[in-house]
Amino acid sequence: MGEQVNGAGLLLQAMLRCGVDHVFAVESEAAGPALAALDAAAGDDLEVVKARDEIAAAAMADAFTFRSKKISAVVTGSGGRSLAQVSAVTNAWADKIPLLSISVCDDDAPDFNKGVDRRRFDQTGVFRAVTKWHARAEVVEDIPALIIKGLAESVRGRMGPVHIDIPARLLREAADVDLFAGLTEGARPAFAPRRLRPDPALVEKAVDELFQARRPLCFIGAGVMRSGAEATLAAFLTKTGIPVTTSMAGMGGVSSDHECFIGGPSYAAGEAFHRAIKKADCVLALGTAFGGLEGFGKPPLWNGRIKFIHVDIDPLQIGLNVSPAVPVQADVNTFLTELAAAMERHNFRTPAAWGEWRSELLALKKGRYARLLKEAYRDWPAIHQGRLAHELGKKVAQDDLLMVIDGGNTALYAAMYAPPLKPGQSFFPYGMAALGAGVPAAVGMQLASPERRVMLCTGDGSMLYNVQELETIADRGLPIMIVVNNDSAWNMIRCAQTSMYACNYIGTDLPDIDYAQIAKGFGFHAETVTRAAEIVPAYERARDSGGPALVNVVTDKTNYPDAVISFALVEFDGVELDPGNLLKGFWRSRSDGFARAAERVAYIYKSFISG
Ligand SMILES: Cc1ncc(C[n+]2csc(CCOP(=O)(O)OP(=O)(O)O)c2C)c(N)n1
Ligand SMILES: [Mg+2]
Repeated sequence: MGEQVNGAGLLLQAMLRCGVDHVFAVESEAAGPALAALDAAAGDDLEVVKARDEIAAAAMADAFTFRSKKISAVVTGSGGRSLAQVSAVTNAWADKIPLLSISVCDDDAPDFNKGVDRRRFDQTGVFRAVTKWHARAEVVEDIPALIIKGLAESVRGRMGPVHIDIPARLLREAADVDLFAGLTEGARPAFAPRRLRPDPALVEKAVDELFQARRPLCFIGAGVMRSGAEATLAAFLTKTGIPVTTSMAGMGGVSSDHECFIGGPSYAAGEAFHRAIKKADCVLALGTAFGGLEGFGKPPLWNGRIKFIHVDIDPLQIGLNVSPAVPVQADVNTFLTELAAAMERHNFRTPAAWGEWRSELLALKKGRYARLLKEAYRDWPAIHQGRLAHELGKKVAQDDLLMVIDGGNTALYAAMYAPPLKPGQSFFPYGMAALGAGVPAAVGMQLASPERRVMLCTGDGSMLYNVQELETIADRGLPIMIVVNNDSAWNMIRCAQTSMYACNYIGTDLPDIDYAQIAKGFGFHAETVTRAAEIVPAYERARDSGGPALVNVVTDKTNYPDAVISFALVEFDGVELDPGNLLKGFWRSRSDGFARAAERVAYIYKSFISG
């Protein structure tokens, strides 16, 4: 018999032995024993971060793991507290981020002598739907084995969150520490991708397809980052000259100043993306499933003649939406390494046609960027969001900040206007397209990289979802800078109402909230900016304050980015676009400026009609 501990102690020791060194939690009476054990052990080897809300705790863990590539854990109580995690855990599931989500659950057998609580529900069933693996501890001895298994499952194949339910009474039950005797160093599951090798015959087939292509395109998803293939990909692109763009989740898989990058993610590249998917004849799709916001990889936006080489670690993702000529189940990094070697063996030289094709797309990218900057830097009566994104993007690059993005149009502006960003430098917790992860994600990013500063660019609507976590930032004195693009609107939805419902705005105007005052209340350095020339000085004062800071930038409610037109085509699938309403919308919004309308028409022509 070894030393006696209780279930809470077992949970703590299992996490420590498996290398989990960041736990994001919210206090609760049911999880109390676990949190007390974690708190007592907190120190150099374990950081325990207490959030104000469970959804925020899970969003912090998501961003922490994205940046650090170390699996972190979320620990919350039962019932509503546990449910509050679900949205953020689902986001991580969609983004393929491995997380260990733990919550306390009701005891298996209700005590009917006491009474029946009508609020009991199938908590495990809820998490089962949104995690890649889940389990429930039945006896106290289950706890360490489930933690070890759960961590291993979270990184096996397609990565993602796992969930464990622990009945509250087990946390207090006594157990034997000798349970760990068999757990050696080698058993420790790591955030290490499984290096599944491709079938060599399929690598040869991929070479054949590429050699026959005249207009190849590389389209990458989050799988590139999960397999740690960023450097291999960059070298492969440099060598072959194949133009590249990304899915929403794949943003950051390739440096945005790579000579083959045509812009993105997805439609944020505007006409360059549309031309690429309209004319490509062979697409090397790496770790991506072709979701709705990428146009599903099929007509009408993509051309129907494309030969896809579709590579993914998870066979269920391959051929989802597209019918690949070469379906390859493999780790992306390993596949790319073997593909490059096979091309070399076949004496690959970049064909002239590939060079012309890349130049065609890069010229479109350049023209678009010049047009975007010209529009953003005109003398508008209110700050243009593109100007804000561009000024901030330059600062992110100069000061080597990490960037977190949250919002509707705000996120599009950031993607369209921000200058070069390196892999892993920016995090857009896109997952289920759920707003509000920005503030907690900034906390997770900052904790993962204490040596660099994080800037959060958020929409005002998004800011309102997790504003309470300003307290977590202030409490820990994290040097996070928040910039609110405050257009007093849910603008991505509002601008759709301009064109679809002829300016009949319902529920999308937000009040003019003074976020600087709110942040001051939490102890932040904070100020409001209303003129474009004030953006950079305000940023510099925020940076120089050294601590938590917020800049509330009042921007133009009537403005919207052209790329949102492409998103609307798939996002609002099923909503009939009535041409009469469209024209009425243009007419009724004429006071916003016909120059803008002309820009939109140019976008539609360049993206959907020309080429
Ligand atoms: C949790 C959640 N609720 C609603 C939506 C739908 N939605 C998408 S964009 C958007 C508006 C976002 O407003 P804001 O953050 O101010 O960004 P803006 O579009 O104004 O730049 C909304 C409500 C969503 N994506 N997620
Ligand atoms: Mg807004």
